[in-house]
Amino acid sequence: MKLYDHPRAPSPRRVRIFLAEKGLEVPRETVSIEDGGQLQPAFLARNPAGTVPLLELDDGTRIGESIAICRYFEALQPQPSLFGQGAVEQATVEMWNRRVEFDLLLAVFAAVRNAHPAFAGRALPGPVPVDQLPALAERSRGIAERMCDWLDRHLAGQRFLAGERFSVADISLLVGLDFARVGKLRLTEGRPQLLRWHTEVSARPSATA
Ligand SMILES: N[C@@H](CCC(=O)N[C@@H](CS)C(=O)NCC(=O)O)C(=O)O
Repeated sequence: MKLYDHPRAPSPRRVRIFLAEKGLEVPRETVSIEDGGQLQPAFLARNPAGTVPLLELDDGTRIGESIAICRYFEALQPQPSLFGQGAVEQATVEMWNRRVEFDLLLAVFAAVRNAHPAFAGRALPGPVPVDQLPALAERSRGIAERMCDWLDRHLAGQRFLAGERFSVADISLLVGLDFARVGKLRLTEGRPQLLRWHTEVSARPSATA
């Protein structure tokens, strides 16, 4: 199998952290987003979304979407469990992962992509050019800030997002907070519990994967 990857993009980082937590190694190929490699016909034929990560299996099956790739590896190697074990923990992990995806990751992506010069004309990934909307960047920053207020309160009562065990929801949050810095959003500032959590999670060996 092969993982199409990019060393600095946030979505592939989710998968790399996940793999590192599982102790798995997968052959990787970097797609040069800087040079538009994700929009070349050869790559679009593999993934019409024009995005990384993309996992290609030996039988030719292709899996896009970082969380779908993570689910594939969870099924392949259930331990250590990162999507939770048993009905309650699985639902709790899913709840926090979705909250983080919708109200933090997507907001951070929109905040960065609608404001940073590197994304001019590319406010959304994919083959169709999309203009930046500065007002959307501003609104998205507010959404991310509000979500982090909630997460700060939530983390006052527990070690990780879904309880006492590290999960894929923590991976999503780490990637979101770190990518926010590209847009000069320092989301841990003034949020002591979120900072405590970020310090602990960033110290895991997987964080540098
Ligand atoms: N929902 C997708 C998002 C994938 C995505 O947006 N990937 C970005 C890198 S983080 C990308 O490939 N961008 C290419 C572009 O900007 O054209 C996932 O989770 O895999």
